[in-house]
Amino acid sequence: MTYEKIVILTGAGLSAESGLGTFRGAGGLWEEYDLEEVATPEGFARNPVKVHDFYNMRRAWLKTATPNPAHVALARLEQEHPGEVLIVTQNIDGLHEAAGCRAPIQMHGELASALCAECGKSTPWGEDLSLQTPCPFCGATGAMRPDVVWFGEMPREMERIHAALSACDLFIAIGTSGTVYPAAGFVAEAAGSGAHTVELNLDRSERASLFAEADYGPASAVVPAFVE
Ligand code: BJW
Repeated sequence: MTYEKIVILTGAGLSAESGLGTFRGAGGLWEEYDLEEVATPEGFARNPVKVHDFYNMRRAWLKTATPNPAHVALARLEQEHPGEVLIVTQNIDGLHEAAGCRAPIQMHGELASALCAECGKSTPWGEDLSLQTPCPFCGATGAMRPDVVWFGEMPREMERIHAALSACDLFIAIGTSGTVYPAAGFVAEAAGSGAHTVELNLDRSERASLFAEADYGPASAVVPAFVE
């Protein structure tokens, strides 16, 4: 690669071939679940048991999910170009790190982590959460929630992401439908700063017309082909 500052945004399509569901489209999680009910703070306040069940199910899926060749290719790219590649993921599955990626920004949080709404501390969490789970820090019960970013909440590390987008010379979006902000706006931000922009996806995303270059196909094929 002839680029020196690369930002890579990844979405659910990257992990589809690791056996984890995407959200939108045929067979997506939002076909079976109402996002207002399971991915908003209001939904959690109305029915925490339903939300815990949704994330407990997805935490259980993680136990058998392993990185696919696309995760591995991105980890190798990061290792071979130290300080030049920033991976920003909307995924909460931890598969970038499992593939060997050192420091991805997990802008929508982490499935294998629990957050106490009472004391604000988070802790690694691989098992089921329930209303009876006590906070390991403050002891409160009924306050533990998935450590993820729901609609209406602020995604993580936005200052760092904006700074990287304004400084990058290459921006690649992989396996994301481009429907959820602020991530959906990153391509315009990077292009506005003069970066070359590339979409790697199964098919054209909502933002496809904003990219200068694209390759379409399964991530396990198009990502290694592009970065190696
Ligand atoms: C493959 C493949 C294969 C398949 N290979 N590819 C109106 C206008 C603009 C914005 C808003 C608005 N109204 C509300 C908003 C803001 C809102 C928003 O964007 N809403 C939109 C729906 C319009 N955003 C927010 O609320 C965000 N926060 C925010 O804006 O804060 C600022 C603020 C806060 C408070 C007050 C005021 C301002 C937070 C968004 C949080 C999103 N959370 C979720 C759940 C996280 C936890 C979890 O995982 O459960 O994040 S929703 C869900 O969507 C998840 C994902 O990270 C996110 C994006 O999905 P993604 O990754 O793109 O997946 P898919 O399924 O959509 O697409 C998969 C793609 O892969 C497809 O293109 C396939 O083709 C492809 N594919 N197989 C390659 N094998």
